[in-house]
Amino acid sequence: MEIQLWRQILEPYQLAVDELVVKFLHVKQQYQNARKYSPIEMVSGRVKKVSSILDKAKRKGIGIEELEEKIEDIAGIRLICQFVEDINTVVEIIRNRSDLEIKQEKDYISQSKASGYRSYHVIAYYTVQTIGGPKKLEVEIQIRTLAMNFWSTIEHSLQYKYKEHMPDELRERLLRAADAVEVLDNEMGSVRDEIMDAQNSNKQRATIISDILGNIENLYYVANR
Ligand code: 0O2
Repeated sequence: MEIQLWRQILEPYQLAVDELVVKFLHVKQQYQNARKYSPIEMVSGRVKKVSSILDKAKRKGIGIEELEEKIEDIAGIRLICQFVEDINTVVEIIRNRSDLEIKQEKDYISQSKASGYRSYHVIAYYTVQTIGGPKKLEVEIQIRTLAMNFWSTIEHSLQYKYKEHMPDELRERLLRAADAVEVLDNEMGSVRDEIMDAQNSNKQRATIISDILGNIENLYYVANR
């Protein structure tokens, strides 16, 4: 397929990713402005590379004409949480949004994949406005903790390096590391309230200081007018 045609296909997906990243960052901002704990810690997004789309299509026997219909993660959003408990809150936020229509949810947290991979996936329909009119497309939203993300980033690079030939010993080590991630997340969950208290009071202190500085600036401005 020609590069220009790929550009045309992928452009609305880039728009969807850009818009959703802004929207989820804004969710985080709204919690912060309301001086509440945000269940979303980090937001990122990407459009799948053409080479990855073609790899996946080949792996799954998907024809070029059915790529958009059958590959659900051409547009990918990742929402990173601090604690496992936050994941449910984030999923609920997504379920309640009127701009996202959920197609499917995949819970790889209750039931991890054979590799040890843990994450919660929501496949949703999202409509972007293009010069050719509205286009409804699919986006995959991956929701996971910082610890799950650490594991999956490392494992993804190793998968990329070894393809189907990952040594058994390395595979086992990764499974053990996945168990350790689960233990870490559970431990952190058990002290969640304390950590949240500490973070909130740090944030409150920072907000008070920035409010005072803002007021001093305003007074200075008024006094020197
Ligand atoms: P990339 O490079 O991230 O885009 P399946 O039919 O289950 O094999 P499907 O239908 O793509 O795969 O759905 P699934 O399993 O929900 O996977 C979608 C994405 O989740 C993957 O996209 C990965 O990003 C992530 N993922 C799934 N399994 C694993 C895993 O074992 N390890 C890691 N690190 N990530 C995983 P891609 O296209 O595979 O990869």
